[in-house]
Amino acid sequence: MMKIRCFKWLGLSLGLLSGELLWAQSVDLIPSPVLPVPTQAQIRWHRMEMNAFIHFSLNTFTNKEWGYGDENPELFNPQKFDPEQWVNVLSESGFKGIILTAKHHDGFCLWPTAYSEHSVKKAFWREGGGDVVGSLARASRSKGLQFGIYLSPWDCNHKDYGRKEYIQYYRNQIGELLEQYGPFFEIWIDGANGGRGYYGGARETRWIDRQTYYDWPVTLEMIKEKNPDVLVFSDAGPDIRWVGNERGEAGETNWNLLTPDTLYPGKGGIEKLLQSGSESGTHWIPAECDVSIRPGWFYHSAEDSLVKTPEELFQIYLHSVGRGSVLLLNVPPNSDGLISSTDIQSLKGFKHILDSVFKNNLAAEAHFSASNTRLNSGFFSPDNLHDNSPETFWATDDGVTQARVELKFPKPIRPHYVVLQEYIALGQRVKSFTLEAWTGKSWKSVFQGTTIGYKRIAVLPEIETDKLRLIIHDSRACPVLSEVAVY
Ligand code: FUL
Repeated sequence: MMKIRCFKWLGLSLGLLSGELLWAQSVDLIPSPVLPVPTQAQIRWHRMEMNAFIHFSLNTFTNKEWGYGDENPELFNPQKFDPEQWVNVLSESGFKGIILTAKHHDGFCLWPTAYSEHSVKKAFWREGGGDVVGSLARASRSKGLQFGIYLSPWDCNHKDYGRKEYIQYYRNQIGELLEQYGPFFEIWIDGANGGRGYYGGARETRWIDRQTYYDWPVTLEMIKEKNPDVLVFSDAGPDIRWVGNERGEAGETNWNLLTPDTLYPGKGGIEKLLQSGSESGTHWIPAECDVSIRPGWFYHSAEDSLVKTPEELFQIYLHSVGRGSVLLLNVPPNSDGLISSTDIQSLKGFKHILDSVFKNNLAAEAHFSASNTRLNSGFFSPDNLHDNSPETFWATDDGVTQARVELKFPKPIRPHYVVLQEYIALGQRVKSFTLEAWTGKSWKSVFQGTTIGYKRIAVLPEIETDKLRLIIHDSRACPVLSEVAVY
């Protein structure tokens, strides 16, 4: 029974093994996890790799980035509102989930909440009968995309913002959203908090104590009670952390680990730590890279010519997904309620680059060998590194934290990218590695890296070779890798 539980916990696939005996033997020999390890929900999230952010609200109609909170809700009028168009564009571009600004800092609610009049109920749009959250949740799910929400803790419209009463309002709204539109895969808690605002007519500046005001532990408990699998994002977790910048750039060293000495959004001065994580972190809190396809988070027609190009998006992909993070790309619909053609063109070009770059895995044909294979067992063979299965892995013996894996190709190749993946269910391990290519006479270093994590994409210089090798110099425990791909 013990073994069965361990097996399930690791998320391994029973179908890989020929017989129960072999399976049971192997399970016993699997490397012990190096703590902390991700939850199953976090592993699923890592595998999503690319999600889309949708910033859409009254700001879309008032041409603002941060509303004041006194904007007339009647202005919200997306005449051609078509969430199916958004979902089709995003799904065809490779995104697996969508997170919508159900309420941004100005307090306008995109669903007909029972707790405020500052919502779509007061819009001209559909004579107050529209519901953006519900429509997008349905459209996303019907296309197989996961759905999540952003609910700004800062609310420039609400009269009680800054007072105790507001916390109940915020919790009521989260509860309402979870009950009506949940379960969500992710809830996004923004770190921007407090400042000038309308506040029910007071028109003043209100600051709050970010550490204590929101009393997050109670809200988090309520969220997890209603939606146990949801991952909560904030600057420092608890489930997903901010990457410390809005450029879509994870650190070259990117640990999924962090010690949550602060679980509260908006604590300044920790950007560097958020970008790289911490090797000695006590919790699995991976970084998410949020970045907009446009200069602003909301749509502004003046920025139509400034939409990021496919090549720029690909570079962002390499610096986010390619550094073991998840990309959250914001694609803001325009005031018609549609994703604009400039953004669509750019996304199509981006998808085209991804499809052509990662089309043909040259490692599929290569012969793999390793300097050490755990127990010399076929179960941990380096052949697992090119079987296209995230559930199998190569591992070394306990205590062996330096190792080499060599790839021999049937004919010379010109590799541009090497994609490495750790089997993160057993923890993040590798601390330092080099990739080398055989020049015909000697080994030449073509890439040096630190962490790998869920995925690391190494960009190589121009080279022709028939042999590549991965040298692991240091690891928190015996390395456990699931894939090595070459493109
Ligand atoms: C920031 C906000 O202030 C921006 O408006 C935007 O929502 C971005 C994702 O997070 O903190």
